[in-house]
Amino acid sequence: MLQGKLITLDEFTIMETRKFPQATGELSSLLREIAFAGKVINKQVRKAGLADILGQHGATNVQGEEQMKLDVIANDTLIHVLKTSNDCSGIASEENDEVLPYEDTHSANSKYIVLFDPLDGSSNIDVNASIGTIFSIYRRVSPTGKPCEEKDFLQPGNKLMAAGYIIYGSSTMMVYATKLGVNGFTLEPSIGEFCLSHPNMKCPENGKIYSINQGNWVKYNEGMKSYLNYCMEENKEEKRPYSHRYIGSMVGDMHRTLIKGGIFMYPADRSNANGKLRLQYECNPMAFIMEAAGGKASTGTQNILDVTPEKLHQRVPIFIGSKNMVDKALEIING
Ligand code: AHM
Ligand code: MG
Repeated sequence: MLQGKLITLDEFTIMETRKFPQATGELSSLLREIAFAGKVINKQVRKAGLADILGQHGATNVQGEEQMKLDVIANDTLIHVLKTSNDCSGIASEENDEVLPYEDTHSANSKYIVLFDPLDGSSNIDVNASIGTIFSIYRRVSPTGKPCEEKDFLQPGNKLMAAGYIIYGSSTMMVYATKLGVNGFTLEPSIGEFCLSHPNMKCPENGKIYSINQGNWVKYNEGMKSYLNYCMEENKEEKRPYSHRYIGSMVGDMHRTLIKGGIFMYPADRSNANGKLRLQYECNPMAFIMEAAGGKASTGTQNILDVTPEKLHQRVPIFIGSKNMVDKALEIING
């Protein structure tokens, strides 16, 4: 960062593009369009209490969960912004059953597709806790010139071009990763711009925090219970017991894990053979960010990014965070 000079997200993405003479700038411009959608969603989130737009929308999403009104606003905003951009051939959203190819000629000629969870952790809206938008960008595998297809959205995470999240917390931040690394931008409200605040983010290799919905204890298998006992056990040399922190908003829990180190888990349990979180909308983008920051993400048996998605709304168990903590968890859980 230049001393005393703000670097906006726009400036930063342009500088990054210039490092690659062959780059067309389409990926950078897509990131800027997602940031713009994030600003619009942020405005709605910030006025939620005042505008009386909290509460259920009355519909349920494809997973049978209640949709909050802000979910719908965030979803519509992203769909609209990306449709009017020149750089996205179609989207898939956690809130929609099917993929949505944009049919116009510009979109059909675009080489990227975007997946998003428009407002993750939305059950936290009415208690004023952090929520976020999670996004993933892939290069399509179907030929350009025609609308994109479902197979473009079923690529493994190791094919991701970029992924990120926007967290609506005590401040609003956009964090995104490419293979070049992870950078965080804080929204400066007076100029309405995301400014580089967290350059080259790295997740510490070790941490002291474990994050899980421990209320599900009775449903966990013995391996999982052994690891949780390990986290709670006293061992001064190894700085245990660890602290337990769980917001119940993946973006919030992940953002803390990325900055402070730790492990975040949503494992399989007796009632949910694949855990709760979705591979394509939540786990892959977070795994991509975490790996680009030097951390690790696993289903328990496989690197998240190596899982080949079979369907759009597939769920997978997840263990993600500081590399050494994830390795230790896997060692204990798998006995
Ligand atoms: P959502 O996409 O419906 O908001 O659900 C995902 C959220 C995550 O943000 C969070 O990690 C998890 O659900 C919390 O689930 P639980 O309440 O079972 O602990
Ligand atoms: Mg979600």
